[in-house]
Amino acid sequence: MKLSFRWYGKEDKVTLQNICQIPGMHTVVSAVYDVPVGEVWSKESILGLKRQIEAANLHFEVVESIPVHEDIKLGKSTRDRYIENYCENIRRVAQAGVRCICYNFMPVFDWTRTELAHRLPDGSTTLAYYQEQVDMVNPLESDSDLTLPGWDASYSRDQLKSVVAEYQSMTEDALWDNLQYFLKRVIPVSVECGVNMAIHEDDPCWSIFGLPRIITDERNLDRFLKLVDVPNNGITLCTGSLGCSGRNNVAKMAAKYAAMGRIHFVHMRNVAVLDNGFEERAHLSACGTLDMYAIMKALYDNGFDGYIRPDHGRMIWGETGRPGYGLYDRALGATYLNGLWEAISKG
Ligand code: DNO
Repeated sequence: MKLSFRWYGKEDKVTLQNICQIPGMHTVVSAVYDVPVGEVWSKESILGLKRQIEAANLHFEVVESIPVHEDIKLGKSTRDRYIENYCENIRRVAQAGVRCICYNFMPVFDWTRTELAHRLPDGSTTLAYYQEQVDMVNPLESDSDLTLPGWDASYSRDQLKSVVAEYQSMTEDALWDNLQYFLKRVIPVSVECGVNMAIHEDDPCWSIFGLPRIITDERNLDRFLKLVDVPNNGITLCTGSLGCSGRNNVAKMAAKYAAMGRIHFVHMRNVAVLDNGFEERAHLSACGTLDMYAIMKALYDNGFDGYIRPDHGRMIWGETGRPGYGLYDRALGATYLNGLWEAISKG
């Protein structure tokens, strides 16, 4: 496995100097953040990232994310232009040495939480999702005062309402068709460039606000991999996104898809699954519902050699910053993953 760490660029409070001091760190996971979704990234920005990362003795081999424009997910006539831009971005990052691209196909909302700083008994704070809080929100009511943390701030309330409304008549099958249309054009380019595409599961892995969500469980991942059945069309195995639902056996999925050579990137995160949702927890198995050892062992035993990163951390030791993406708890997570991997490989 190649250990990696997500970095939000120069604005990130976590520095490359911090990251390169984490034992075993190999790759920085980043993206160009100053270009609107759907547009082409400038070569200067991509090379700028590469230069800074390499100056810290780290590699820039994973992009998370190149976001997919909503028109592509909606199957609008304008999608071809955005798909062409997407292909151009693949070519450009590949030329800079990137080997893996993480993206998602969730309508409108990326990851959804109802609290960004839920206090745990030890005084740390974490991200949490409580279903009753989601049920109180209706994004179609533009006069409603309720919003959820982490909503895309680039939409005004009215824009959000109208884009959500556009999905109201869309079935899951239609979303599958639009995903296939996208993959049939994008995957050949990634093959040509030697880049692995790694779709991220929907987070959480169920429908919210009546929007279709399809990258949710084993049956759907099987269906996804068959849409374009080549190794470059793979997944980001996100343990927290899949593991927040009791119906997903994450270790079993890790074994199966690693053996198929279709896991290119792993997000390791532990969650405590509750009757009414979930809370993110420290990485250690004992702190949550997931068996992190079993998942790492499944990856190891099935020949996984892709990128892996500690996913969201809690805020600990008084740190403040981007929820889920502070330094300390993710660094502890990285060290824990190193320890598991060493023990498994020597065991
Ligand atoms: C959340 C992340 C996601 C992920 C995207 C990939 O912290 O795991 O936002 O980057 O879904 O496109």
